[in-house]
Amino acid sequence: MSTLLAVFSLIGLGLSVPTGHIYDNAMARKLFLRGDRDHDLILSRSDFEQIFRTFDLDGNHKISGVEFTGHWTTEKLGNIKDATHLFYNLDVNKDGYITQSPDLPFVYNWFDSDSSGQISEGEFIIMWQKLTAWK
Ligand SMILES: [Ca+2]
Ligand SMILES: [Ca+2]
Ligand SMILES: [Ca+2]
Repeated sequence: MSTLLAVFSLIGLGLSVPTGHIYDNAMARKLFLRGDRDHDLILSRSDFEQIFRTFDLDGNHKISGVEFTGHWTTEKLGNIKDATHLFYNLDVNKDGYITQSPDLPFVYNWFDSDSSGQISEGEFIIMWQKLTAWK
């Protein structure tokens, strides 16, 4: 019984975390592990393209704001306000869509801060915090 209570209180704590704290290290780490489809602890270009495809719900090779915020909230990655803010930052050329060019390579190169051609977990977490701090 006490174990059960402990579990419930943990769930309660999880739900009461303010949304302002959502983009901490734990959030960035969770996103990194989700994105690293082949589990080699590197976010490669092909991992990135697969993430792109999961957001492109209608398969037209571009992610609209509705697709992005819809998928983001469905997957419980954050609230719609965070998703809208993030979409705006990821749509580098501000044409209303995230596309495989030029947005995706730009974002990839931006995350790859040492230009090694790969995004490590450390790079991702540091750059994610920068990305979500842009207001
Ligand atoms: Ca990988
Ligand atoms: Ca689309
Ligand atoms: Ca764009």
